[in-house]
Amino acid sequence: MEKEFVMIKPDAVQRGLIGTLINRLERTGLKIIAMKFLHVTTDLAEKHYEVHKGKPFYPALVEFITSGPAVAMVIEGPDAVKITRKIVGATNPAEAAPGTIRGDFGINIGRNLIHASDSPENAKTEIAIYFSDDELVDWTPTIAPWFTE
Ligand code: D4T
Repeated sequence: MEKEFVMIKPDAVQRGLIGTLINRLERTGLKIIAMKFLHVTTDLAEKHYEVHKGKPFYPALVEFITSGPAVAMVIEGPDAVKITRKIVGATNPAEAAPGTIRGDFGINIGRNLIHASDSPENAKTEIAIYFSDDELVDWTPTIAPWFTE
């Protein structure tokens, strides 16, 4: 089973879209195994976006992600990264397909609503930034056989 790290960003929280965005992910059959509502600190943001340090958009990105509360989540399932990234859509909402979260709800790359790790390895790293091992809940939905053969 693959794990994926997701963050509902401050713009989506401010716009009252938490439930809508979680629903889009949840209804696929991917399983939520951890979730927290938090105000991301500068320290956490710098760890999370370390790979972008030095890029022109980095200061604004850190300022934005720390500007208000966010929701951090871990979701699990077969191909969790690929499936989640497909639902999230292209980084720039202007290029994101209709039906994706960014395509349906966004108009600006700096306000693209949601983050999802781009590989299982990066998901592992990002999960460790926001969650301890004992915060990941091991459970099996009773309807699991209706999602996976
Ligand atoms: P995240 O990491 O938020 O899921 O987005 P992506 O994986 O789709 O895209 P990314 O890592 O390339 O970008 C991280 C984050 O930076 C913002 N950004 C990006 C920006 O404000 N201006 C830019 O030019 C780029 C490339 C948006 C997402």
